[in-house]
Amino acid sequence: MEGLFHEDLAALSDLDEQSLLESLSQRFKQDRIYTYIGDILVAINPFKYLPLYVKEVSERYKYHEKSKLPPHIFAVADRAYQSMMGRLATGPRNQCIVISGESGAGKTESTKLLLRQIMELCRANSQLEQQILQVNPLLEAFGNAQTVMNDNSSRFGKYIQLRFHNSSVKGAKINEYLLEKSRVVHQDEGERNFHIFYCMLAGISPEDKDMYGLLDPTQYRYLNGRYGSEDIVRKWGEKYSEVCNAMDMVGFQEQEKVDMMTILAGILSLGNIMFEPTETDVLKVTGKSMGWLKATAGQFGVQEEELLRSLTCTLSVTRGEAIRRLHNQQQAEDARDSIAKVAYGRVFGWIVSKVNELLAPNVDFDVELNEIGILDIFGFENFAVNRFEQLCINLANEQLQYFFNHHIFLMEQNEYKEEGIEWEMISFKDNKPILDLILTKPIGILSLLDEQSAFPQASDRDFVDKLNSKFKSSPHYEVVRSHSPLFTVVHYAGKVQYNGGGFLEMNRDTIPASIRDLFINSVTPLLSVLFAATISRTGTLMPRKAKVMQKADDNFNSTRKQSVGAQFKHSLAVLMEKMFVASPHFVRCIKPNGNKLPDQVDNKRVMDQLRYNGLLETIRIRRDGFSWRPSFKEFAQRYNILLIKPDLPLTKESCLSILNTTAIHGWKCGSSRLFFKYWHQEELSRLLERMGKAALVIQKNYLSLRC
Ligand code: AOV
Ligand code: MG
Repeated sequence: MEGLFHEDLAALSDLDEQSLLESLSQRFKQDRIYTYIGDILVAINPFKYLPLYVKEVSERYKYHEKSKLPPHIFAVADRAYQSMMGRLATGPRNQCIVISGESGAGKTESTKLLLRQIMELCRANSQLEQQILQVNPLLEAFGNAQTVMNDNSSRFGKYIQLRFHNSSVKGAKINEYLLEKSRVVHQDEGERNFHIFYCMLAGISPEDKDMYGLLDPTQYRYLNGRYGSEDIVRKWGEKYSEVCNAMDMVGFQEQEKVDMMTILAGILSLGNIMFEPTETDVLKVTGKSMGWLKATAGQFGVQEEELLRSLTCTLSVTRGEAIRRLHNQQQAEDARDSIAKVAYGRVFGWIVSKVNELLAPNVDFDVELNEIGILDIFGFENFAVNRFEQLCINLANEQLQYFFNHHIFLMEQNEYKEEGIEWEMISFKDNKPILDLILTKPIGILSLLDEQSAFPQASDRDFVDKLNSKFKSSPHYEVVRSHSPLFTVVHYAGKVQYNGGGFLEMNRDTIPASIRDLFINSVTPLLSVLFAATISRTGTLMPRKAKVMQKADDNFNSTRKQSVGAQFKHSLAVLMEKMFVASPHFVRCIKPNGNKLPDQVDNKRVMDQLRYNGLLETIRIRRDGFSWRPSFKEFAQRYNILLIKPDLPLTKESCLSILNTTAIHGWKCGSSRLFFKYWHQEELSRLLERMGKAALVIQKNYLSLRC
């Protein structure tokens, strides 16, 4: 393979934007969806089945030499696994695989393939490996939904931590980030609610349907009255049995499953309750809505009057005196929707904690575990209407882009400078100013949002006015002249116009005390436990639940104490901290067209992605730069065997004498470390292996001589 269609773009001597695009799209047309840029994998979503992941291919990529096989996602799995085992190179043993790309680019599919291959690599046929793979359908059913950008779009971010002892997996943990709860009550044109609702309605037996009080799917307002063709319904039905199997495997008890389904049914009924204003200011629920109210109360296991009360008024206690404030129609609808969102959010949080309980490491605490983390977040989004959730999603993507830039450009080039390596700086688009615009204290978008959220009287308009006055001269912010509270952020991946409407409420995400009380008193055990959890921490209710709930509780509590924005910011910071101390592996996913179709390349779209991902600059730095930079000590420790001198001092001189025995060229020596091209690692590994084999032969001969 040569010229334009090279498998490693960093090996090309001259490349401009146009030839990079040409190169990738020619490969894509031959179904070569993977291409390397040095140690970075570029993956273009084929939107069709390719025979790339069969058993035989998986076998071929186990313990392979990178340069001997075509680029592949399995190669990334192999590299991460070998590095975690300390077989490939020096550097931190903990690994993280960072998968980025816009919505629908293929991150989640890549994650699944990586997980599968890593489980293949450590195959001991343990139940745990199977379980790690099998929990995914459950998480996807509750956390993914169809959007205009992706039919199976992740509506939450996840970081999967796989923990290993020696070569085998001992446990896994899933960290979830910011489920897009608003989807439960509202979906824009061309979008759907979370998969689970459709799966449940399609797959459930007629008896169970009766038991849960479910009716015809087209009746439910939260499903937009839309269902699907026979074909789609059949697929949902199949998915439902997959989800049920996963639930059994995770260890849900029968009662818990029933409760969960009943809560989902309750959410659907709740959505159909409408309110009518009366002359006395007291809202009325009549006719069909009365029926839905009864159904919801039954499904949530609460008193009908209490449910109605929590929908139609707010009770507040001031100086020991209870004051009841009647809702207007809008407030009642908001209360209804927030009950639906909080109930769904808690069920999701509970599922994740159950899954984590199942996959928790079963080893002694004093055994040191190595880790491979895989990050699969929601990709960059730009819809017709962008809300608070989109701002958080896009912030996460900014953060990842920053992580990439930091690793690939900043850290590397700083080291050249510090170590006196001759180097012509490669510039890159630094998105730090955009991160600062959103994150800086005290005047970043999120801080101003928190400030406004603290005023009960403040409106979304006030918030956007504040932003306009503070950031009007920022190059990454644009004021929008409109009656609606709109503003634009110029993200690394393009301009996004946000609708500030609802920002304050979504950021506060408070649950009125009356709703909490309502659910705590529910006769549906799961519901009561889900809501009691929050209270028990504050000491007003005796703990009366399983350990798993305490864990779920940690999430819930922090949501209550902090605003959603502050909490998300914090969890991103914690994630970054973890990632900065691990050895990173990057997968850059590219979406070839906006129609979700196979064999179609929209040149402009792909070019945009190549540009904002900084791929051309990445090629330059991988071609000219030195991506592997071990210290003298690390290098000498690992490769002293090449000199057959295990007691070699760990100095620069030793390193140089080791390297002089090899035919490796093109490396450089700094003041405290060595600088290697990405392919040198493989060359040295090969030498080590040869040495190891030779040592074995010598040992064998020696033994046979002694016999
Ligand atoms: P995403 O995770 O990056 O978007 P997905 O991984 O869900 O995107 O991919 C979107 C769709 O593209 C999948 O449902 C598949 O139909 C198809 N696809 C992706 N990768 C492959 C592949 N390797 N082979 C075949 N089909 C593929 V989002 O979650 O929206 O950011 O929030
Ligand atoms: Mg996804």
